[in-house]
Formats: sequence, structure tokens, C-alpha cells
Amino acid sequence: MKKTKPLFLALAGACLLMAQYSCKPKNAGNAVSGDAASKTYVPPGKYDELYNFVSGGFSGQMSVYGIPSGRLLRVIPVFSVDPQSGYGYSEETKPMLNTSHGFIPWDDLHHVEMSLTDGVADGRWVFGNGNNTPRVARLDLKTFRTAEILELPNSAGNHSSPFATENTEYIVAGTRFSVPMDNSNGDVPINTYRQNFRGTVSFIKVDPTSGNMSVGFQLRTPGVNFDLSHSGKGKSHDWFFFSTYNIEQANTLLEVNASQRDKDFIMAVNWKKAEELVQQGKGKKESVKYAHNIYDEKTHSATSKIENEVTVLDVKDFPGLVYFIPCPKSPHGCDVDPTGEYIVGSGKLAALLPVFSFDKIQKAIADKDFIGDYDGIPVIRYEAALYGEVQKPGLGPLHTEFDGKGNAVTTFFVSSEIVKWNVKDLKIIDRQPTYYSPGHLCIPGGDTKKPYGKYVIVYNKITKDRYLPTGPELNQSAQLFDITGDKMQLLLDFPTIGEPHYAQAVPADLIKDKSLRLFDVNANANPYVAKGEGETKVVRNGKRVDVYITSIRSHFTPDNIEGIKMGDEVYWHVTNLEQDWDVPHGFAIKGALTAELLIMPGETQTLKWSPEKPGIYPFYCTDFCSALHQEMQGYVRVSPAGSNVPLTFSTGTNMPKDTVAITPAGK
Ligand code: K7E
Ligand code: CUA
Repeated sequence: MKKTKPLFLALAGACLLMAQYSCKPKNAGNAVSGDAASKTYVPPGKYDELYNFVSGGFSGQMSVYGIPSGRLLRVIPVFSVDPQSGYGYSEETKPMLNTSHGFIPWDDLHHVEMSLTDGVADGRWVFGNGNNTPRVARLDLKTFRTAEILELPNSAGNHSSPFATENTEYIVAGTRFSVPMDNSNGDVPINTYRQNFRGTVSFIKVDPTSGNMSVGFQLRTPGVNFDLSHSGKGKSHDWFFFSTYNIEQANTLLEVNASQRDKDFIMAVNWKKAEELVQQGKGKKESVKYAHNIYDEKTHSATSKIENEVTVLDVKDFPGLVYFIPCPKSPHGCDVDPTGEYIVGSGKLAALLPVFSFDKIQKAIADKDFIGDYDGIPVIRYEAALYGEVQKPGLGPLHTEFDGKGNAVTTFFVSSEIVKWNVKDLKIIDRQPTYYSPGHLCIPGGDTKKPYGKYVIVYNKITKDRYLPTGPELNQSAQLFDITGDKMQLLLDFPTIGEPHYAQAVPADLIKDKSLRLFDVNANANPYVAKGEGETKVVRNGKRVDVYITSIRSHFTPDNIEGIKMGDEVYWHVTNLEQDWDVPHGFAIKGALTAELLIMPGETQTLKWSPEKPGIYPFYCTDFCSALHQEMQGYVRVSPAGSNVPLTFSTGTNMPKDTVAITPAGK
């Protein structure tokens, strides 16, 4: 959820009324007890216990922290260009950000999901959603790079995304906005929402070996807003649960008009049944347009393909596929406990926390214990699905995770606290202030079948003064708590990149030894690779000039190039020949209307450059690589279009006729 001020203000009043909750805790500075520092201290040279993958919100990126130290390990570019690495600027990576709308340099990444095997994070891939132009990204945890981005048709907002089924059979993505479908005429009055706008949830198939994604099928649903979701587990393996809001189907001032009804819905989907129906050919093929971008590690290049078909099941045509469960007041988080029996809906405006029972939902379906239907979908009676309610949990519940010991921890946006409660007896065990309005939280493995527990990391919604002031903009923040005892103990604040929504954390051992150290230059299949200095060359083809250039400590080959002419398009294909871990070289050229390249050992990356006037253009290595890094530089000469300067290139041989001498004193 973004910083919804009106909601905050509306609820701030309610907050004041309820004396047992205080919005701004007192003594905010000194609640940390003496042993906190030792619990988060990771000595220099030692590794953290856990990796924490955190969404970068409106930065469009994903960042990786070490837990318990809170040290920032990496920011991985996903949906936004990254001038530092050249992601989205190099010819090889530009296709990653292609969409059916063209090249887009930004998105808003809210949710992070790890690939699962038997309901437990397996450390292979991590997925993130593009919230604005609907996309799902897959990051490969061998390289910590974005390996694939798939756009989603018939969607807008893609907020309820990306959530995995128990074996990553599917990554599931629900649309935030209902909209007219892509293959229909969308030029309709906005207030014909009820007639023309529909919802979509997408089931993205994930290849179990390569991880490659494809839209398996989409479910067409009534026109509501999907907010969040989670898959079932164990006994509820076949099901998926989505929180919805705006069942009023309002198209304006949703703040008021989408909060008319006392309850919105949790939507329960039998995805196994949907899969069977699709296999039986019951889906309708629709023509749409969406981009599918894949980064190939062998060629070190991405390709973008426009797909043009999707298989759709309209849920109202298939009884038994989808049910609605009333859930108090605009549910946000929709969280399934490790056993798969309990489903927690967090109504943002509700004064209680409903916990639904999977068994009771199944019984209600069998007994047809419905209160009616909504756009042709049966609505289960609230009490028939309800396991129980956590009474007076706090104000503004948003998200819940589980500690693996039968307890849940929920964030409360309005009362600025986290609350630990027992899933069986629904009794509150502990509440701790968070010093800012929290949104998402992450217990390592806390949404899986086997939570690792030990910590909860709580992410802010509204930034507060936790750090030295830095002008009008305060940094986003996370807080780390120890949850091993009944009382949760605050250990640490650490700043985050962009707005941290969802996050995932796994033991470091799951990933660290599989992490790639360098690319084998001999296996480099980039069509423009130079595998040694002997393979370097400059090739003219009409107005296109390809420079096959290598970098190794501490020179480029070639480093003198002449014969480039005005009107040329020059492609600098830089291969880093190093085969030692952690010796990147950079590449930048004066006046280039793009970013640098940062090239890892064994990799080739390409910078496109069109000189705008004749002259000498220096280029250099931007990443300190040796004591003679500053000497790692070169020149390219640009001549007028009609000039007869021949195309030449060299390193170390284009010597002057004369030598420089110091004229002796007194002569
Ligand atoms: Cu609650 Cu976009 Cu998951 Cu933010 S969302 S908190
Ligand atoms: Cu290569 Cu600095």
C-alpha cells in the first residue's frame, strides 16, 4: 500500500479515541535493550546469517541485505534503468525493458517472492512485480540479475502479484484495476465500469528447469480490485486466495465509494481445477499483445518478443472454480499459515482480524452455505468460513507472517505496531511499537510451510525521523526484531532503497555457495565477443561501425581508433577478458548520450554512440581496476563525413614520430 494520507488521516481520529493504542510511541529512542548490539553485530570479514530480498517500491529495483546486520549487499536493477551498471542502457540489456507500449525505463516493484519447492523457499529464483505497467520479473540467484520479464495482458496495476504455488508450478498475478479487456473497445465512458470493466488473475507457468515463464492461462473475474494473494499449502495446495476491494465497483473517489459495504471479499480459486479445464481445451484464446523478455547468460544479451495470444477462462462459466468469502472492510494482506488451514484477511479499516478455516470453506462449499451470488459467483456465508476473529488486535492491519511455532505477527499501520498472536486460540501474546507506520513484514520463511523464524523485519510505510535529517525527504526504513521469546525485542533500524513493500529472507547457505563468481570468457557466445586481444577489430558496414574491444588490466585493445566519420553509428562491444573474481572494467566515452558500461569478467556489453561533431573523443575505464587504472584510457578520432581518413585501430603501436624531451636548463 502506498502512503494513503486520506486513509491515514481518517483513521488517525479513530486512533485517538482508542486510548489503549498510541500512534506515536513515547521514548522512541531508548527502547533497545543492552544486548541488541551484540545480536546484530557481524564482525568484519564474517557473513550474515540470512539474505533479505527487499522490494524497492518506486525505485523499481530490488535490494539485498544481510540479516541480522542490516548491511546493504546489493541493489539489483529490475524494472528501472541503472546507469551504474548500464542496465537498460547497454544494447544487450535494453530489450529487458521493452513492453507492448515500447521501452519503459521505470516501474514500481512491490512484492518479492522466492521460488518454492514443496512449499519451502529453494533459493533458485526470486520474482518481483511491476505494479504500473503489469509485468513480472524473475531474478536468477546464481547471478543476482534479472533473467526474465514477462508483461501481462488484460491487467492494470498488477498489485496482487507475484505469488507462487507450492512448487512454483505457477506464479500468480491479480490485476489491481479492473479495466476493459485488451481485445475490446476500451473507448467507453468511465462510469460504465459495471458493464465494461473486468478483473483478471494470471497464472504464469514456470519451467521447473530453466525457470522460464509463460502465461499459462488467465481467469476473467467480476470487476473488482485485487489487492494481495497467497497460495494454499498442504491440504489447501490446490487453492489460491486473493483479497479484493471495491466490490462496490466504484470508478471515482474510491476512498469513500469503495468503502460503502461492510465487507469486501476474499476470492478462493481452485487453480488445479482451472488447470484441468484449460487442459481439456475449455479456455478461450484471445488475441492480445504483451512483451516477453529473456536474458541469455550465454550470449550475455536479452531478446524481447511480442506474444499475441492468451488463454482465458471466464469464471462465471465454470461452477466450482471460484468462491467469494466476505471479509471485513477492504482487506489488504491475505496470508495463509504454514499448515494451509488458516487464512488471515487484514481489513485495513476493520477493528478485528478475521481468520478463515480452509476446512470450513470446503464444508460450506459442499453444503452450499451461500448468502447469494455476486456477478454469478457464489458468496459463502461469513460465519460458515470463519475460524474466528482476533479481537482488538490494533488499528489498520496490513500484513501477517508466521513464526513456525503456531504464532502470527501482524503489522498495524495506524497504531504503528506489530502484534504477535496465537493462530489457534487467537489470543494476543505481545505488541511492540515500530516508531513508524509499518506496512509489510518479513519473518524469514514466514509465508512458507516451514518458517525459519527467529527474526521479524518490519518495513515502513510513512518515513519517520529515524536517521540524521537529509532535507525534506526522509529515508525509508526497516526495523529488525528478535522473535525467539514471547516478547519481541527491537534490535536494529536500517535504511532501505525506495519504499520497501514485501520482502523475503532465507538462510545464506541456500544461496551463497551457488553464487556465480565470474563468466567463463571461452563460453561467451555474444556475437560480438573478442575472446582475446588477437580477436579485436573495427569493422565498417556502411554507416555502422562495430568496435570489438577488450579490457584487461590496465588497457583497452584497441585504444587508438581513427577513421570514424560523422553520421556513423558506432557500437562499442567491450569484452572483459579478466578471469579473476571481482575485476570489473567500466567503459565511458565523452559526450555519449547514454550511461557507462560495467562489464564483469568474461562478459561482453555494448554501448551505442553517434558522435555529434568531428574531433578527438577520449574514453576510459570507470571502475578502479589496478594501480594503473587511471592509465586505462584511449582516443577515437572523428572526421567529417566526406573525409578520407582510413579506418585504423591499434594499441601500443601508433607512436609519434618524435619524442618528448625535457629541454636542459639554460639552453
Ligand atoms: Cu501492503 Cu503494495 Cu504489498 Cu505496500 S503493499 S505495504
Ligand atoms: Cu579497468 Cu579501471
